[in-house]
Amino acid sequence: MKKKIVVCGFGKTGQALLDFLLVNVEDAQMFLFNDTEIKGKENTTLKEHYETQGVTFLLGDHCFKQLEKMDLVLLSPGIDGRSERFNRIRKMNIKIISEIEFAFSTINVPIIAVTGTNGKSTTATLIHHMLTHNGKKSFLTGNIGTPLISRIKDITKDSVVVMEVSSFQLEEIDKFKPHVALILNITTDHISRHRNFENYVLAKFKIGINQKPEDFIILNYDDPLLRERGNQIGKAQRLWFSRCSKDIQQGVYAKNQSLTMNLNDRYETISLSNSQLRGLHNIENLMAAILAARLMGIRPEKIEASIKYFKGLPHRMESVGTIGSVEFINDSKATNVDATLKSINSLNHDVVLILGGKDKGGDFSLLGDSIKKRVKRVLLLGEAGPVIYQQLSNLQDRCTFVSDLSEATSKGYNLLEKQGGVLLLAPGCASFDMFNSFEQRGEVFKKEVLKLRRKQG
Ligand code: UMA
Ligand code: ADP
Repeated sequence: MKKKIVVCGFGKTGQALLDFLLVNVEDAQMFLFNDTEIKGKENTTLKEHYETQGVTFLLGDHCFKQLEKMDLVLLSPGIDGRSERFNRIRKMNIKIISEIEFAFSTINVPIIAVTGTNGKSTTATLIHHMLTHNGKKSFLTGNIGTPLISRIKDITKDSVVVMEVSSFQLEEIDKFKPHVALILNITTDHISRHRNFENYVLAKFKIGINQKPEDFIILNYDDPLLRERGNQIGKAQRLWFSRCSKDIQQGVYAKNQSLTMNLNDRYETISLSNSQLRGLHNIENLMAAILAARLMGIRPEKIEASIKYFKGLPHRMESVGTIGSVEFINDSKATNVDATLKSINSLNHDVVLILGGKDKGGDFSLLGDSIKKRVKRVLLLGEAGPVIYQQLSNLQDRCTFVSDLSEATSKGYNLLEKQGGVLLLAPGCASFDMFNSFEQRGEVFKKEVLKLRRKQG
């Protein structure tokens, strides 16, 4: 009997899994399950392509029952493997694993895996940058947009894999074991998927559960939850990074623009004065990345030299330019409350803040103190606007509703034009009420700034 394998989800991950399976697995019957019909010209053509290769499509929830006949279920991260329907088939002893678990089982090279609520993409890209800049063959994969399985064919014995891993991806791992794991911070996010905060935390902690004493886990000493529970994760050697305390036995701490690293009682310093990254949170990302690069054998002076060439990623505290004394900052990737908080606290100017979008259940009252100190007006946008207005109860006189990013940009500029300051897009919400993605939201903001600049001559 041929083994039956079903891939769940026809997005980037599902398609990359099918591509891999069709080339590498013989004697299996392949299926693709997706909750909705496949729409759009490109996806329909792709579906036909896979069908000619022997893949059977199971489309719609009513087809889910057919998963009961499968030997292996491979999950895309967007599909909740802890829902009742998946729990039912799990009880039938059908193996359900995530793409990262499956991809991991096919390679044998060091993996550096980065998780956390915020800063994953920046830190993973920084590590990749430090490694490639210093001659290592590094692959940047995972939640950042390139499923690991799509790069397997290019990975060789001398490669290093840097992965951004989300709680969704970690939830269904079994043996996945990074040589170096990083947890940057844990604050509330994705509660609708994980049902409660503890489940979200436990999914994040899974990054370290299979690690051995010869592996490493890098943790944020300033994060109360990690400081309290970080010692309980797996068996790896623990390294800490801290912006606020020098009390670090193994790891790194910051004093102004200078880092002191202590690894096995060997002290090394690295200067950040050449870094182009803005914001205190980026010092945390830099510390975490530097530790990972150091563990991969890159010398401190080489790390320091590579830092200055890293410009940061688009849509993360990205300066979009100035008009007069008003600077425009695009932090569209700030899709939760903590990221917005860090953005506001990074600025020493008068700020007008654009907040709102698709609500993810964040607690916006946590922004209260920072808004009081730094934000002269909050422009509320999108579906979440009224919810945020309610939560900012004693700051409602500082809030104004706007209908779109065009109005937000011109209003923000008018408010700052005279005495200067920063118009900050850090919405604290997902983008899907008005845009296809955080990238599109950021691009629209940039266009609005450009229009305004032309208008101002
Ligand atoms: N689908 C179902 N049923 C569901 C949910 C989705 O059938 O209940 C189907 C959709 O119809 C679609 C497919 O599944 O056909 C989409 O699968 P997916 O949501 O897993 O999307 P991919 O395109 O495979 O992208 C995924 C990650 N998406 C999610 O985790 C939601 C991407 O992260 C990641 O870059 C990519 O794999 C490569 O690894 C995105 C993300 O938003 C950027 N991640 C979250 C975040 O960063 O906060 C965790
Ligand atoms: P992720 O991949 O985890 O979403 P990104 O690097 O894309 O992380 O950054 C997402 C958002 O979080 C941006 O708005 C950025 O300004 C903010 N951010 C980046 N690093 C951190 C950090 N270490 N702590 C808190 N917020 C951060």
